[in-house]
Amino acid sequence: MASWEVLGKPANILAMDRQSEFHERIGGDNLAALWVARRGMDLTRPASPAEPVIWPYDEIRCHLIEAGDLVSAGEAFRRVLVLENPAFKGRMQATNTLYAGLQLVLPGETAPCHRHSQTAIRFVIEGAGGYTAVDGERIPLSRGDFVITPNWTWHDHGNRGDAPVIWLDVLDTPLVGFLDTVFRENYPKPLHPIIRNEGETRARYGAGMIPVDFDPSQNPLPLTHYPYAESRAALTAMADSAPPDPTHGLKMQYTNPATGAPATPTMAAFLQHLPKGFIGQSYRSTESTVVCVAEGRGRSTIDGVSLEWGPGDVFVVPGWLRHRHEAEDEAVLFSVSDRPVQQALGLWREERHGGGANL
Ligand code: 1HN
Repeated sequence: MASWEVLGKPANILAMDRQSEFHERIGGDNLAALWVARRGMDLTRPASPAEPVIWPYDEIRCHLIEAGDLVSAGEAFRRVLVLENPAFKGRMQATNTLYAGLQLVLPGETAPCHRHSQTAIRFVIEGAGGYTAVDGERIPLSRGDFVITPNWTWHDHGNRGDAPVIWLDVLDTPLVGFLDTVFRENYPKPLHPIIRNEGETRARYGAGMIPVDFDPSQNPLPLTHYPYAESRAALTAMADSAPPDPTHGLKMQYTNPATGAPATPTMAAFLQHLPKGFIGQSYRSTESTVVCVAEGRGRSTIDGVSLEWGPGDVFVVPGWLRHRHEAEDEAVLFSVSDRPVQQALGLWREERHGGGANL
């Protein structure tokens, strides 16, 4: 037997045996060896498991209308089809931080009142006559309206019209769940009493003024309704007066009018105009994004995956994947991302690429 062998095994095999035995033994003490756990991992850049994926509105709408036959809004509590990223099957996640779903409220229905520690963003895809009530004030929902349900506010929904109302919900539930900060409470009655006139909050905070003694710490998200008629008119006026950004077209961020901060502390919302024939340059940022097509048709190429889109479609742009948008017709995209959280923590990064074709 050669001197470097013990019991017929080469010394390097013996060392590996000792290492494996060590790893197993310390596992019993709830310990792990960092040099093993990180072996082979590329730690130089983010690699989100989330996939670029699209939910075509026509298909989801069919399923939603069928769901409308199967279950009432009251019985379901919220009649929602969850947009689940295939990378997170069974976990109700569109991205690592964002939940997305399409909600249907039929004429005459109401959805019961509750509140929770997650913040909700709603973007109306179809219908008129719908409303959501936030802390006892009804907010009428028209197509393209952007509405916020701030965390821990009472909210119920209804439809006083004669056609189905469908909207996109985006919530920060994966993030709030990750932080172990989920609280939830049902209101003791099905609906919260109406305690403010319709339009009161918009008059107070949405007319370019705020009450003289307003204290944002007492009311962190004062404005909850951003009607499409106003947002779209602003986009049109700006698109007519300045050339589009080569990457984003004309991209505007919804803001908290009292502070200038993003629309909510956890989720930013954007409205973006792409002129007819626009071919955007490629871009990536660390935020993960849920996009809903408000108007027009086009295509987004995300990490080499091409997604064709039209009105009402919802798609996901995971963080740090190169992507670019192209518009066949004049198009408007509404989007929600986790950028405020990343920025607040000093983690957000972006990277622009010239040329347009370097995906
Ligand atoms: C929620 O409260 C609503 O109020 C919709 O419409 C979807 C998904 C997860 C948690 C709470 C709503 C939700 C939700």
